[in-house]
Amino acid sequence: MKKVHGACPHDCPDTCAWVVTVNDEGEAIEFHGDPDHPFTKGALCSKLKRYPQRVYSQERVLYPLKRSGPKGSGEFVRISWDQAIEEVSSKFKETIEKSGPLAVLPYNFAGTIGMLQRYAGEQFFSRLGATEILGDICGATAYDAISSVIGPMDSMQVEDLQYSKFIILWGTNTATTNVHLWGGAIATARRSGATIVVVDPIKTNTAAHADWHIQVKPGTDAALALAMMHVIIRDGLYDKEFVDMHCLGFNGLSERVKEYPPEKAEEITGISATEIEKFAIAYATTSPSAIRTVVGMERYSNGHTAVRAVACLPGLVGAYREKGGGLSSFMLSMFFEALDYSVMLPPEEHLPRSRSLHLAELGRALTDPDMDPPVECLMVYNSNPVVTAPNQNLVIEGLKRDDLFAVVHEQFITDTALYADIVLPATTQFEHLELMPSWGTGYLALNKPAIEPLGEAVPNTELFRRLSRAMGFTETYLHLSDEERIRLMMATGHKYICGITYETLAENGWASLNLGDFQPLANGQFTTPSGKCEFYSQDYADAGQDPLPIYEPLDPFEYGVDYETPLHLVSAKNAHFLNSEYVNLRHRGTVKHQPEVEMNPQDAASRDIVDGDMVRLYNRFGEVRVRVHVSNMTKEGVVYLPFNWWPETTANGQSANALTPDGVSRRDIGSNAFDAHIQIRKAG
Ligand SMILES: Nc1nc2c(c(=O)[nH]1)N[C@H]1C(S)=C(S)[C@@H](COP(=O)(O)OP(=O)(O)OC[C@H]3O[C@@H](n4cnc5c(=O)[nH]c(N)nc54)[C@H](O)[C@@H]3O)O[C@H]1N2
Ligand SMILES: Nc1nc2c(c(=O)[nH]1)N[C@H]1C(S)=C(S)[C@@H](COP(=O)(O)OP(=O)(O)OC[C@H]3O[C@@H](n4cnc5c(=O)[nH]c(N)nc54)[C@H](O)[C@@H]3O)O[C@H]1N2
Ligand code: SF4
Ligand SMILES: [Mo]
Repeated sequence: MKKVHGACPHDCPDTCAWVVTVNDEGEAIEFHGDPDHPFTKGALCSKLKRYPQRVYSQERVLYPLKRSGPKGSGEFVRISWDQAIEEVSSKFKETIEKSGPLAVLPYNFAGTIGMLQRYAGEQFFSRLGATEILGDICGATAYDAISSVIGPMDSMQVEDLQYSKFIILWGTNTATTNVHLWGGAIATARRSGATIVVVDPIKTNTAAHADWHIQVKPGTDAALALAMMHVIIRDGLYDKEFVDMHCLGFNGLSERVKEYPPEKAEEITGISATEIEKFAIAYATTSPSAIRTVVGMERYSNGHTAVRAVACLPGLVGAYREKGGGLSSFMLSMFFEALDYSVMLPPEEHLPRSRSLHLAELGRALTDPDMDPPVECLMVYNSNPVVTAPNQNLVIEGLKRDDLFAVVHEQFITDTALYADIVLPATTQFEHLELMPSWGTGYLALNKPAIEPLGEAVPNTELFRRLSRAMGFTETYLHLSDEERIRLMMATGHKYICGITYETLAENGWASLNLGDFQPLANGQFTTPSGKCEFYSQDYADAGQDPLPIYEPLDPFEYGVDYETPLHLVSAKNAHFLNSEYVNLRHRGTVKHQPEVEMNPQDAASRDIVDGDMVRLYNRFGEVRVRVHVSNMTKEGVVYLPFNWWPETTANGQSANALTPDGVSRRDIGSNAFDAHIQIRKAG
């Protein structure tokens, strides 16, 4: 018997630490959260209790597979690793010879946030000169917008929310997506009398359990934040001293917010002027006050404007002065400083790559006839774009192309792997070494392999070492071992990581970064170009965007969603799944077997629809057939469908992203998937 320390690999802010008990036969027989870890406190979420089931699932891909039937048929035969590597590398070489390296496209996203597995292919594909995937469908817009106000930095530790007296969970479903924060710091704050406010178009689990739910119309948060700033400035409730000393553009902001009296914001947001006044005054007069936001607001054509307007509020009221006050979001920059990311990233001489495509536009990248050169080889790892990328039908159309050679490195035959020519078996977190930063806590973890890889599964890093060899790439950095890479990443000497070594991490499993009394903005010191909290952003002005916070209406019609589709579709996360993972492991009795769309009683009645009906949700991108749940979870005009479900779980084999547009936000970074508008009718 041995106990092995590890950590959850998922793209979840909690980054829980765990302990696996392994018997003498090398099998993981027991598994629990690490009770000593200050954030996990011994409890894993309900999804992760199924991790051992995931590891030992009969459905795991354990050997390299080659397609033996038509694309999408799921017919594969087992091949050896040697044959697999030979087929992939010769296809890459042949394609490069014929069409150049840009005809190769890697697609990698959020299957794991571990430093090794997440970035494993970056150096390989840059050495190859492949087309680069830029932008993202999670976090980039929000991070960019927050950075435009306070700089690319972490402004508070999430745990300090416990000292807050007024917490606004703005576009984040904390009780579902960030469970240890909800059960930890937020519960503590509440016990000490804090008011918890949720701003969300959906009555989520979080909203239902909060003190106050502000049920804003999707895509209108900028108008709400501007009206709050209108009230705060009008009534002199802002922190004059903080603003004078540490903020840039107050005069412009004061003029701008005059355009957003609460009565005007009421028309835009659906929140009454009286409630907006009350909300603004409560926020500005309670301290410490904190706004927490993650990614819920960003996935719109105007997503950056929403996050930017909201991010101006804490500076205006001087919330950063006190512990427990400020803006809580991604905790990324502290890891960027503590670890040497360059160990995983392409060397300078391979940058920039000569073609980049946007992650949200995968379907277009695979089908656009003007793409020169067209994408001939696609390699997907750490992602299941058929479920998670916008415009599902176009993604599938691309994957079905006979002249596309698709390789998928996976743990399961996902809906994406179904269309692959070659499927390669990937290890799970029980089977590989990994260094885990966190984007939601200040803890670093080392995940040691608890068991030997099952079958012939290999970590992403090993896959790219094998491919590098087969391609004849001899650069040393492409062949470093996993442990060598981790030691190099940790060798920064930065104060945050001082005293934390590979050995101490291996011994304890995790360590707290040395953040001290982390309140970097108490006396200003913003990391923006001006060193101030930028209500006015020169960077935005230079990019041709309004430099002050502004509300810009969505323009869903620009993306071909037509006027016949009046209902706004929000498609966010589900409590039982982690993005598209675990959908195939659902258990009778614990999870509903099919997705349901949430519809407001008025919208249902006007369409002659009753609770439990099978309905069709459609727009020009696709159609989804599911049962309807008539409820007050949404307001009139808004419907809700969780995005995580695999297509096979709906009545017609299309899931939420079959209805989402594949454009990018107006700041050209993130996806506009939540601009989606649809119609719903009873299924015939
Ligand atoms: N409509 C809509 N769309 C969304 C969202 C939404 O809210 N609504 N959310 C967006 C967000 S926030 C995100 S992060 C993305 C997530 O999008 P994806 O990155 O596609 O996330 P997953 O569905 O988790 O798919 C990850 C896949 O990687 C595999 N995997 C896990 N670990 C490893 C590994 O070590 N190696 C390899 N090779 N594979 C591995 C898993 O088995 C899984 O199939 O979806 C986005 N899409
Ligand atoms: N159980 C579970 N936990 C997860 C995940 C999961 O799939 N399942 N995914 C993980 C990942 S990858 C991420 S990035 C995080 C994300 O964590 P969150 O940001 O909390 O998650 P989301 O569900 O993307 O969005 C949060 C909320 O934003 C709301 N929202 C949508 N549009 C708007 C709007 O216009 N205005 C406002 N104010 N709110 C809006 C949605 O209704 C949703 O309730 O969660 C992580 N944790
Ligand atoms: S998914 Fe999130 S909450 Fe669940 S165990 Fe992993 S890190 Fe913790
Ligand atoms: Mo995400």
